[in-house]
Amino acid sequence: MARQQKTIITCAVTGAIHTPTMSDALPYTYDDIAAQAIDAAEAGASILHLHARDNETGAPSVNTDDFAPFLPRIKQATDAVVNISTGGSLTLSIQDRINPAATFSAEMCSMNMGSMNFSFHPLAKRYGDDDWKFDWEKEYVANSDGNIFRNTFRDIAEAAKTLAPHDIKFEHECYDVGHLYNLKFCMDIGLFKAPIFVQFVMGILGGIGADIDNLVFMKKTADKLFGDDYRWSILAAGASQIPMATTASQMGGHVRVGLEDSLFIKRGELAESNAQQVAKIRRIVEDLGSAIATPDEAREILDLKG
Ligand code: KMH
Ligand code: ZN
Repeated sequence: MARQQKTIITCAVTGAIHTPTMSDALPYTYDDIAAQAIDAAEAGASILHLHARDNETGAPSVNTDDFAPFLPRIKQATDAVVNISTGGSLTLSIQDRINPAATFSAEMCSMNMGSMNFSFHPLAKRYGDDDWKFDWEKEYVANSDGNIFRNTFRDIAEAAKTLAPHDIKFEHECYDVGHLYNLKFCMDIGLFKAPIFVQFVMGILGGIGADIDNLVFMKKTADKLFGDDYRWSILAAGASQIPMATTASQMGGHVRVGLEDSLFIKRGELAESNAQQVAKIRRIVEDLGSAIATPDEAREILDLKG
């Protein structure tokens, strides 16, 4: 596939996995989510991938009342494409997870392409906590049910059919090579139409590791399955975020950063904000000779409803 003229930066502002105890920078109040999303757009993000949280506790939320206080503020202050998560959190049903994207008729939403043992890599927790010791029994045996991220073909079909009338562009989250085959199968049975937008999610424990060999394999597989009918981006978890985004941008991919995916600005150093990560990858992309896409250019590249 030809090298993209312009690189789309997505910023995933807060997510559902990190907790406010892990970093003071992680936004969770309505005000902080709005402010950091707006700052990220001003720094160069043309897509904002958004989750909601309880305003008091920071617990992940799919309650539309927890989206309503910040979505209009972001739309009023920026022209960025709003991308609402349908990942929700690991314990929720697919119906609950897709409700916010359907209710607010988002321009984009995530679409997770397979079930997995979703976990952040335990070694990532070592940064900033020298006393922390990994307790396999406590983390992954006693709590093992909590780690299943369920996205069966029935779940995917339900999400696709419910959201189809809203003309939403999907960010197809593929955490491993097999998820690309799931996506191809779903296209073959008519659930999704080209051109598609694929997010290579790398470095989540339970999915493919974040390294260059794996990125090349993901891209070659996607080229084989989708030909010219796809655009792609990378999201690498933890401290691999910026290095892998840099590599992907040189391979013609778009990039996703944000505190949902990594709390770090570099290995061992916590980021101050989402905008700091956006500014860093923007600087790198531009220094390497590419330009970043404006929101309207992102709409054109991804063929959004606009
Ligand atoms: N947290 C990311 C690794 C979603 O929101 O649908 C994946 C994600 C899932 O963004
Ligand atoms: Zn997300």
